[in-house]
Amino acid sequence: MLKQNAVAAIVMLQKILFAVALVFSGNFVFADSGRVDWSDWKFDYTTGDTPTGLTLMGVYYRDHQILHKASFPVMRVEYLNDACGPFADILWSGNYVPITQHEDVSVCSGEKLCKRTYEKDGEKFLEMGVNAKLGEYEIYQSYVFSNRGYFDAYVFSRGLQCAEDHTHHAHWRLDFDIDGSGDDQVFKNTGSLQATEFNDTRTASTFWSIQDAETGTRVEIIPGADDGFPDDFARWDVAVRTYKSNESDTWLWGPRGEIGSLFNNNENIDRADTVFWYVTHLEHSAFNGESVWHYSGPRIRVVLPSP
Ligand SMILES: [Cu+2]
Repeated sequence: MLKQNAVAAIVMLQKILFAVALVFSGNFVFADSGRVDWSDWKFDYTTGDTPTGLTLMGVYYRDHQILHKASFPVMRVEYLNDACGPFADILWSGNYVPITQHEDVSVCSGEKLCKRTYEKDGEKFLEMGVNAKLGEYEIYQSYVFSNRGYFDAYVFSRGLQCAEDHTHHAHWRLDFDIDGSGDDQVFKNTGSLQATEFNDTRTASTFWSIQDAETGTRVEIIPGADDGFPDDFARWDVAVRTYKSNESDTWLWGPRGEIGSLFNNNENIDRADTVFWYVTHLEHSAFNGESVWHYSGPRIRVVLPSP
C-alpha cells in the first residue's frame, strides 16, 4: 500500500512537472487534440495531455467501444557495449518537429502532426502520426486505420546517437474496453483462455485475442513482420495486466525499466479490464547510416460477432 502511494505520488509529481514544462516552454510546445469520425471509426486524440506520444482515447468501431486509450509510453534504446546510453525516449509536446524527407508521408512535409487519408487497391486508410526529434533521433509514431476494420500502430525511427549498432525497444500500451470496461477475456492465439496476468513472446504465441465475454466482440493483436526479438535488455514482447488507475502509462522507470517485471502480481484477468503492453525490438545497424528509416508495430483487428 505504501509502495502504491509512493508510485501515485511520483505520477502526480511527474504530471505537475510536465504541466510546468508545458507552461514554461511556451512557443516551442506543440500540442494538438481533436476528434476523428472517419469511415466506421471514431476516437479522440491528443499530442499534448500526457508524455505518451500520439495518444488515442475512446476508440470506437461501428459504435462498439474497442479501446479506452492507446498510448506510446517509451522507446528504450540500448547500444552495443553501452557505446552510449542506454536511453528512455519519451515522445511529448516539447520534442515534436516538422516532418522532412520522409518519403512515406511526403504530403505531410512541414507538419508536426500528419493527418491524411489515402486509397490503395480499393482499400481506404486514415493515417495520423506525430514526428519528434530526440537528440540525433527522428521518430515518427503513427496509427493507420483501414475501412476494413483494423488499424496498424507504427513507429519509424532513424538517426544515430553514436556510430554503433543498437536496438530500439518500442512500447505501446493498449488499454482495451471492448464493449465497455469489464468482462474482457484474453486468449493466446484463438483458443487458450488466460486466467491471470502474464508475459509472453511472439515465439510462444502467434497472436492474441481479447474478447468481451458478454457480447462476443473480439480484437486480435497481430505482430508486424519487423517486430524483432527480445533480448537481455528487453525480455518480453507482451505483458497483459489488469487495469489499475495507479499503474500509469507515464513511463517512470528509465531506460532499464522492464515491463515484464512491472505490475506483474498474478491478478485475475478473466472478465476484467485489460491493459495490453506490446513491445517491438528494432535492430539498427550503424552500417546502414543515419538517413534510413526503420519501423515496426502490430496490427489491431476488430472481429464483430455475426448479428
Ligand atoms: Cu536507431
